Amino acid sequence: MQDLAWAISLWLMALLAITFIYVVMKSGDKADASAVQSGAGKIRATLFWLILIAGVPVTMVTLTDLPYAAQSDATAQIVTAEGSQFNWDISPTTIVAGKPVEFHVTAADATHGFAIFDDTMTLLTQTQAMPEYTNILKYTFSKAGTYKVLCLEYCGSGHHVMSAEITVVAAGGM
Ligand SMILES: [Cu+2]
Repeated sequence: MQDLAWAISLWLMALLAITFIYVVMKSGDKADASAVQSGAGKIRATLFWLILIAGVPVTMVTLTDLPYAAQSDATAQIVTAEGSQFNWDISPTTIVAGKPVEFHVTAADATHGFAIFDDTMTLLTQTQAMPEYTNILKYTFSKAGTYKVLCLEYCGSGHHVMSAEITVVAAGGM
C-alpha cells in the first residue's frame, strides 16, 4: 500500500514538474487578452474555483487516511533499549506476542545498531541506536519464543559481544 502511494506520488510530482517547466517555457509569450474575455477565460476561472473548492475537502478527507496517525498506538507495549559499549540495557525483556511493541531505542556513547533476530537468526527488524536521540521502532511478534538483540553497527573492540535476549510469551501467559 505504501509502495503504491509512493509510486502515485512520484508520478504526480513528475506531472507537476513537467507542467511547471512547460509554463515557465511558455511564460515568454505575450498574453492573449482576447482569450481572457472569451470562453477560454471563463473555463479557466471556473476550473480555478472548482479545484479550490473541491481541493480543500478532498485534501482533508484523504489526509486522515495517511498511515502516520495510526502509528501512535496507545495499546503498544513500550520497551526501552539503550546501547552502550558493549552492552544492551533493555526493559522490560519479557513481552507479549500478537500485541504491537514500541521499542524506544537510544545509545549512551557511540552509534550502535539495534537488531532483533529470531531463533533461526533471521533478521526481523532493526534501527539505529544513536546518542541523544530516541528512535521508535514498531514491531509485533507473531509467536512466542526467545529473540536475540545484536548490534549491527561496528562500535569498537567489544562490538561482537553486544548481545541480549528478549522473551516473547503467548498472550495470557504472562
Ligand atoms: Cu556494535
